[in-house]
Amino acid sequence: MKKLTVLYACGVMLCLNTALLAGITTYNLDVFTQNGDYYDDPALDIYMEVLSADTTSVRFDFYNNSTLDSSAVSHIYFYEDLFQSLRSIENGEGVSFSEGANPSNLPAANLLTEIALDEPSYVISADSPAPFNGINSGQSLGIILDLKAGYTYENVISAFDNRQMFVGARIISLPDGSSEAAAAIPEPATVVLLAIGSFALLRKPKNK
Ligand SMILES: [Ca+2]
Repeated sequence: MKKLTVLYACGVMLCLNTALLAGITTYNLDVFTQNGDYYDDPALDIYMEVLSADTTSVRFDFYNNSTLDSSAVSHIYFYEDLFQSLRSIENGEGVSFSEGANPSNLPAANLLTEIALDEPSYVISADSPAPFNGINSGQSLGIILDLKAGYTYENVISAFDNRQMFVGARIISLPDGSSEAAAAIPEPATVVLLAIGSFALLRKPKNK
């Protein structure tokens, strides 16, 4: 049983490492406010892929995979200290975003007590009218940020997983007219599996 646990944990860690090598890591943008009826609705599905664009930049692709009648990601906020500039905004079909946002900070960001927060370093928002130019269901947006000298893609993923960096988003035009705030935070399941893996590996020599 213990061997199986170790093997399973190693398998999980190998998968995570393989994903890192491939240079794509996916994070869900989970709603943490409760302004309307859709804050915990699984039909509201927004996620972000973090890609190693090249050695000096990282690309963030945002997808709205919701099956609700209406939804739009209207604002995106980066809280970090790893990037030196915004290289480009890659608007997908039906999406038009520009740098800058009002409000300039993620609404209700103070609720994220587990993360040390500061002002966002980069803010990007949908051009008016936001319900139309935002990321609606089936649409996507790419943002490429240039790394500061000496930093790598792996540093970015590590900062995310250690909660030293995070990305927030505002979601508007929900079917009941409400808006919510969401944040990309590592999945608890991943953290638990890693903890189990570390524990199993630490225990292994004692069993010999
Ligand atoms: Ca749109």
